[in-house]
Amino acid sequence: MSLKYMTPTEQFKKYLPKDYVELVDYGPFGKSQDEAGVNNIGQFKEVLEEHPMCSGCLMAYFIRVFFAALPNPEDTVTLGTAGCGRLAISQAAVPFIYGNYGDQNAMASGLSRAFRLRFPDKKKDVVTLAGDGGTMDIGFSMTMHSWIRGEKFTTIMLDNEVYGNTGGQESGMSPQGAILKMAPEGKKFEKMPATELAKTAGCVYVVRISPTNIKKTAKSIKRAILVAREVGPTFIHVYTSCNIEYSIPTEEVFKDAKDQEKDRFSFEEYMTDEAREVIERIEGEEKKAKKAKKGARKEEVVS
Ligand SMILES: Cc1ncc(C[n+]2csc(CCOP(=O)(O)OP(=O)(O)O)c2C)c(N)n1
Ligand code: SF4
Repeated sequence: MSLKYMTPTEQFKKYLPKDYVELVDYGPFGKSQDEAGVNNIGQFKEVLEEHPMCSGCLMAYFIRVFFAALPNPEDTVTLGTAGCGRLAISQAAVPFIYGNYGDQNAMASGLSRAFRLRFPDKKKDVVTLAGDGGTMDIGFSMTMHSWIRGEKFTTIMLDNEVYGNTGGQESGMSPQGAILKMAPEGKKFEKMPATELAKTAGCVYVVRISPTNIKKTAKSIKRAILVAREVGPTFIHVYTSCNIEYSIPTEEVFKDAKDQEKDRFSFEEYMTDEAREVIERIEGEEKKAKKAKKGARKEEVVS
């Protein structure tokens, strides 16, 4: 499918919002990841340019990477809920749906089904992004049931191991023993095994990651979205520390993310055979197309 339908004619451009025109001319709309993706982040107009999250917040950093990694930003819809992440997600030039607390996976189920019925010939990607409270505590039943039903969209849990937006209550994802403002005696229970729950409930592609490596993070996001299009539910469990509630100095946020990578957030990538087939097919086609492009460029130079 061509993305040319995103491109306005020269005559029509003056009637469109300037931001939209710039996203087509200098941004990722209608372009490939090679032209405007994580490899050249900072050199094109991004769909997320400003946000009100705390300085140095790893969640805000991940959200920026997420938007730059989308394989199809012009045809993606995000859904979220109360929590820190929505403060940035709602500022992006990608439609964002915000419902009652924790119902993002229920809304996404309806939306992705409706897209498939209304636009059977188009690729429309649906992604939920919510905190650990919204995904694994208050939204738990809706998360689990969307997975059990095999809904074809991607769930991303922004795990800062606390209720950050409401001032530091423990969540099911806080580590055992964590002392927080509103859990002064330390959390009594273990962190929930989110990736194991996802596999058991039927997710076909599951990743746990601390986003220290931008390319690896983007690759996981892209794979999750492409597999969800064709096969079934996919899940990314990402560490997005809260430097405020865990008192991490801003300049040590990345060091902490690297430490967590060796601990609770060691990289894990799981996929079913069907998901693997899709990934191998798509990545194989991309490699071939790149090789052909290189070959054509070489021929041009020679002639
Ligand atoms: C039905 C409902 N209950 C409670 C709240 C209050 N509330 C807002 S954000 C939040 C917790 C956010 O924690 P989390 O989902 O982990 O996201 P974070 O802010 O840590 O990113 C809560 C309980 C709400 N908005 N709606
Ligand atoms: S409270 Fe924590 S998670 Fe929320 S924006 Fe600030 S640092 Fe980020």
